[in-house]
Amino acid sequence: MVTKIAIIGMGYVGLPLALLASRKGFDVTGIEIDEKKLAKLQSGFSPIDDVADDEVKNSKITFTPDFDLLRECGIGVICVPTPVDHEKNPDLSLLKKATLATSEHMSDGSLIIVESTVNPGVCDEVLIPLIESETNHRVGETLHIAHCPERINPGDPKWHVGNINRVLGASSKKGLNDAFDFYSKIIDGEIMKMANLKEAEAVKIVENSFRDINIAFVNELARSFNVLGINIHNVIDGAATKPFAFMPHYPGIGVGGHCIPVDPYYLIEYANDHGFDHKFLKLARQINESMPSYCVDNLERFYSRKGESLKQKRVLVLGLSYKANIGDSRESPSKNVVKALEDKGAIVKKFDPFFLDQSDYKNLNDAISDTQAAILVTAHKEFVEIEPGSMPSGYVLFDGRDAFLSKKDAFTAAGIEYASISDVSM
Ligand code: SAJ
Repeated sequence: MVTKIAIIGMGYVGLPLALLASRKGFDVTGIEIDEKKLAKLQSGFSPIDDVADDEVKNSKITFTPDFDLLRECGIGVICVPTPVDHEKNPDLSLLKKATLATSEHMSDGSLIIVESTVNPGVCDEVLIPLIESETNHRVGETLHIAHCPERINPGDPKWHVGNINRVLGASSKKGLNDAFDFYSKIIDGEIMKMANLKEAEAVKIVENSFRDINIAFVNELARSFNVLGINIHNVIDGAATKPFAFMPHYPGIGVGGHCIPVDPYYLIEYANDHGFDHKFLKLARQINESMPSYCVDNLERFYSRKGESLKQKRVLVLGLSYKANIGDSRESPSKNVVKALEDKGAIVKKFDPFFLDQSDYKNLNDAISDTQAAILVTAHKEFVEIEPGSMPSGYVLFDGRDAFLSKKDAFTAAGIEYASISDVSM
């Protein structure tokens, strides 16, 4: 029975998993090659928002950069990033490096589980050939590979690594059973065995592409209903009263994060390599990627209706994070909003309480009093609590997340020019 395991990559996926496995009685080695992150962990501090320092300090996990310790481990779980490059091409470099370093040190009969998000085919056509060409292992004989796609939802108070259902695929029956035994011991949730690695890889890409196309659907509706003079946000709330067969998504100034705007590109690229063109997935990506400039164009239209322009206007970007109430700016639409504003000659200022080092102000009041307009990118609690009285009359507010829709009348009464993604009529 496996008691010693290693988790490779102490980020928002690997660290919670390592802490969970350790709490469940496994002897856990946490492998981290980033020196700064490793130093924090070894001194008992957490490098990620969702894990408190005490959890790290009180854990019995051995944090190390040393892959040699893998020799004594029956399971190695790889949780490293699988981003896209600036041309939206999948970047497997970190995963390949981690897989090689892990397999070189795993003993015969052990199991590698890949949790990083990959497109169908990566395990069979990239990782297994890499292992067999660079090490003496024969996958399915001396070493087994499983894929259990991560489903961490940063900032979610209800769903966490200990209770989220999982799916599993493997290169062999032994690999599947050993992985199933491992997750059964640490997770209170359903663990579904898929027929093979490709099915397990496909599940994650499908669940996140599902979310991306549904967000694109409501983003396109926001654009059309703004022409038709209908508030899409209210219409979605109405549709959501249907107790079945409707899942509400909401329009926004953009789709960010490490999953949703990234995962579809993995499938688009893999299918394209095999002669299939995912027109729908690509169109959804185009719609979602157009939202930052759509919002900035609406802000500019507001000024042009007054015979003015965004040129030299001091515009505040509220929020750098891709998601409310967390500090994560990966693929955040804020970057595109800043660029679109600068391209129109605006003087752009930024404020995000989770990124004070990248903000132009120390607090929200200073930010508002030093600017003429604001565009909300991230619905952080601190921003949603803004009262109309905290903005001077004549201030212009574009709400990219419909965060203030319910207070629209109060803002207007206070002399604030307010528009939102679902109601651009200022
Ligand atoms: N967004 C919208 N409209 C929506 C929902 C999201 O514009 O209706 C935007 C958000 O503002 C953000 C981006 O999309 O910029 C992604 O938001 P997200 O809520 O999907 O957050 P993520 O990226 O943390 O997604 C995670 C995913 N979890 C995993 O991949 C394991 C995703 O599968 C979950 O569905 C999602 O959390 C969730 O449900 O919260």
